Amino acid sequence: MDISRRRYGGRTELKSPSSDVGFHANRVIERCRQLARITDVAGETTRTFLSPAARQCMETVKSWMEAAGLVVYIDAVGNLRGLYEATQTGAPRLMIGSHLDTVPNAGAFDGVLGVMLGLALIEMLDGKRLPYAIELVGFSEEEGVRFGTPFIGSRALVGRIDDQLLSTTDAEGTSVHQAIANFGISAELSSAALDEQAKAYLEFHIEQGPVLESEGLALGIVEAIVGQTRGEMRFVGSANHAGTTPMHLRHDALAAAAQWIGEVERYALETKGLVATVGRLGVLPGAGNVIAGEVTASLDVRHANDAIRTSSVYHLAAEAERIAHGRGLSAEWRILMEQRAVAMDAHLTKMAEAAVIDAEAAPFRMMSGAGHDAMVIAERLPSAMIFLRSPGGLSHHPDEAVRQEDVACALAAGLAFLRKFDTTAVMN
Ligand code: HGY
Ligand code: MN
Ligand code: MN
Repeated sequence: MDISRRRYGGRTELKSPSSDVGFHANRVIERCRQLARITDVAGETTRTFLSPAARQCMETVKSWMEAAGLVVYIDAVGNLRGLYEATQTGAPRLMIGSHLDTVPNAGAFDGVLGVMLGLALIEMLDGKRLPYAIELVGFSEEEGVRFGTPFIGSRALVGRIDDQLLSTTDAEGTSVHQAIANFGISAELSSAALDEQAKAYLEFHIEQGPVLESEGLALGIVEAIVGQTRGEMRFVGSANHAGTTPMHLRHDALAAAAQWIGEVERYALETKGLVATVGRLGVLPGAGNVIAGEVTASLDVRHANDAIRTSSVYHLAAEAERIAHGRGLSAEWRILMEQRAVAMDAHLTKMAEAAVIDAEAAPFRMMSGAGHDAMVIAERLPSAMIFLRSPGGLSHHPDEAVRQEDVACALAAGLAFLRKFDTTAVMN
């Protein structure tokens, strides 16, 4: 159905879809669910960096962007970059974006929702051009699943792709550099940098936590994003026969890791504002009748205060050493990524707050416990984030959801933001 032309009482009135927020909210949700079916693992939503599903997802979103009048290309690290030109070419631009990759067995909205909301806002302009351009970005990698280190997509825009990252390998031994080449991308990394006309960044994202729901609110305005450290702790003991090796003669790497994981949880429980997670274990040789000789455990530590986060990481690494030595093992700590806590831009956040109020939603400022591309882009551009309520406070889970009325509210706030956005205001 062509939503832009409707009969009202016999007259044909060109009805800009922008007043049909409900239609666009439904389409945002439909598209997120459609993209969730594009997966590397049948029966769930898993889409990792430059995978076959990532390519199919890019092609689908690219077609929607082009149909909406954007000029679209895939950049040097597989980000989808769509430009909706201003009334004048080469005008300052507002960046709107989020990520298209997912965690394993993900929900349908983490990341993708922010890209679909940005696309819907452009579609709601109905071909109208603004005094500034909008660059819509679907980042290729934010979660850090394939290579263990996140934000590859947004780091390329701020020039933070270094040789260490390029040489990082995945479970198959493929490096980031090789994965980019295998995908068929040959562009120079530097070509992915932010355009000099990029003046500000706005990201819509699900909260991924329980706060907005507990407050009974549709939207939140992010003031800051907590810092995070991601690393790996490797316990090295000695594999041996499960039946013939007496308990007191073992150097069991999995028992040591288990004791340490309990310490990680105990320490985080008693340290206010700290979260620490061991989410992935690699056990070698990995047979039920063999004492584990080597275990690699991931560690994800987050806190709003960088000093507390780094001292906590130091403490937990020292605890691993203590536990390992007490059992006649060794322990090696490897940092994969350090990201400091990042405050959102005060002026742009005020603009986002005013836009939320215009959308008749309560202005609620909050921290983000989840990391986002905005924390990387904020190194270079004034950035702001608007959260949508996460029903059940659930995320990184197939039952992750959004409420249609919250998506409609976010679109209304987004249109208000576009009306308020003034590139001169953020240029200094
Ligand atoms: O893990 C995070 O903080 C985000 O979901 N990538
Ligand atoms: Mn996520
Ligand atoms: Mn996300």
